[in-house]
This record gives sequence, C-alpha cells and structure tokens, in this order.
Amino acid sequence: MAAPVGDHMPRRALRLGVAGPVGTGKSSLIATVCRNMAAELEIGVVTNDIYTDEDARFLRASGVLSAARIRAVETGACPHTAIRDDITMNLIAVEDMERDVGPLDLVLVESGGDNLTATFSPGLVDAQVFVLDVAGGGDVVRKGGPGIARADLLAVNKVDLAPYVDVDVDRMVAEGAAARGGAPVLALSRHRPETVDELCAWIRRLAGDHAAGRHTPTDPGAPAHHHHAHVRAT
Ligand SMILES: Nc1nc2c(ncn2[C@@H]2O[C@H](COP(=O)(O)OP(=O)(O)O)[C@@H](O)[C@H]2O)c(=O)[nH]1
Ligand SMILES: [Mg+2]
Repeated sequence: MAAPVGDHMPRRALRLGVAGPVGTGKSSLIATVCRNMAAELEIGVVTNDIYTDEDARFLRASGVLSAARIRAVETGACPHTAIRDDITMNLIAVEDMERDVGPLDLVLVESGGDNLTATFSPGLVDAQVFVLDVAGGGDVVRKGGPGIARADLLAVNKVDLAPYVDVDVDRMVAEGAAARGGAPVLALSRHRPETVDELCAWIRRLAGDHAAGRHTPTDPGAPAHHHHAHVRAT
C-alpha cells in the first residue's frame, strides 16, 4: 500500500539511510526490515559499494524483495562522498526505481560504510540510522562522530554477541543516549524478535509522520574534514 497522494501529502517514498562501519550489520538490518514489513509497506533498497554490487547481491539472494526493487550504486571512489557530497547517482537510482516499479512507501539506502563518521545528506534521505555493533567494543559510542551523536536512530547491533565480547549493552546504550542528548538508541539483534519489533515500530511511526507531512529531515552534520593518503609511485 503506497501512501495516499493528497494536496499536502508527499508523493514519494520515505527515504531512510542506513550508515555505519563495514560489518556492523547494515545489509542484514535492511533484509530484516524487508522481511518483517514487506506486507505493510512497498519497499525498495539502494546499496552503495565502491567497486562491486555485493550488498545488492546479498539482498537479492536473501529473497526478501524482487530484484527490480534492489539497485546498486557503484561509487568508484570514497563511498561516503556519494551519500553526502555528490548524491546524484543515488538520487537517480531512487527515482529510476520508483518510476520502474511504481509508487513505494519506503526506500532504504545503505551506505558504503567505509567510515565511522559517514553521514547522509538530508538532500538524499529523510532520516538516517547509524549502526554500530557490540563487537566493535563499548568505547566506540564515546569516541563518537556526527552519525553516532545525531542520526535519527542509533542501533547498537548484534547484542546477542555481547557476552562473548565482554561488552555491557546497557552501559553502551546509556552512553549512546547521553552522547545523543536523549535521542533514541536501540539495542538490536536479528536473533531477538522483540528488538526487531522495536525497530519496525520506529520505522512505522516515521513512515506515518512522513506520509502525513509531519516529519522534517535534520542534518546530523558533515563528517570531519579529512584527507586521503597520497599514493606514492615507487
Ligand atoms: N550474531 C549476529 N550477527 C549478525 C547480526 N546481524 C548481522 N550479523 C552478521 O554480521 C556480519 C556482517 O553483516 P552485514 O549485514 O553484511 O554487515 P554490513 O557490512 O554492515 O552490511 C554477517 O556475518 C552477518 O551475518 C546479529 O544481529 N547478530
Ligand atoms: Mg552491507
């Protein structure tokens, strides 16, 4: 069911960015959302990889959405640039998909995830989730970055692994909430259905607010200025 189109209703899908370092579980989170919400929302996915379409292939293989609803953007260089500074390729991918498969309610955009500080441009997504995992250690929340501090939702993922990596999830969540001025932090595991339900409830609320014109995108802020190492000819 696509959102109804009225005078004051946005016509396009809610665009939700999913950022965070490689391996924290972004593709798995997206597959889980699709599996749990495909009956109530029309969903599409855009992935960003540097040179491959691996994330898109993982999602196609998981069988949660038809192939036409999963698009891969191959960024060629810094993947964080394609979600923040030059968002053209991503905007084209989202718009082409909506044109090809019909109106959607939700488009999930996965970042290339090379960078702890990567954030999406508010010109590309309406809201963003930043994903960390407990295996990265409890300190990473305190070390921070704009995504951790100001994304719409911080997901502390793979909490099922916490006992094996000596991380205190309650403490990590409390430190996250403190670093975020009380903005939401979700302890998540795809193996814990009650946490998946919380994630889906958060997305459902956001999609409702977006459809009703009540949601205003906020910018977490640009990543810290950085240089790439110069490659020296030898
Ligand atoms: N134990 C556990 N493993 C997970 C969970 N979510 C994802 N993973 C695993 O973490 C690894 C990286 O996941 P992936 O979604 O590819 O991460 P991405 O690089 O951020 O997209 C894979 O081996 C997943 O099976 C979870 O909730 N619990
Ligand atoms: Mg991925």
